[in-house]
Amino acid sequence: MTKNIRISSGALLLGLLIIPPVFAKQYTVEQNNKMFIFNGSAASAINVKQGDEISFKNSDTVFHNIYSISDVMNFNLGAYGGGESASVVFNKVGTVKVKCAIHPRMFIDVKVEN
Ligand SMILES: [Cu+2]
Repeated sequence: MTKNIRISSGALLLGLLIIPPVFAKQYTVEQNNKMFIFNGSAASAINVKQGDEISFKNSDTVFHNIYSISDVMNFNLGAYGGGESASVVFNKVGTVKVKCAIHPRMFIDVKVEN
């Protein structure tokens, strides 16, 4: 779906000032067969830039609970079922070890670079 959004130049400038990672990207990491899938393949690590966002999409029929307890950052997306997604913005540089609280064998390292 394409949205046409009109933004005044003043509002656009304000947005640029408020949101530092202007060129932040959005990635999707799926959970499928109780594995983390990126670009169609099982992945144990992904490289992103500071400020990028990852949408963790549950493509399984079971619940997943994506979280991280890392020196770099902590988050807990809570449990969510098949077809649902939840997103995280990676604002700090370093390796964020992401796991699933329900399936201990599921992990992916998000390597956040400057
Ligand atoms: Cu899981």
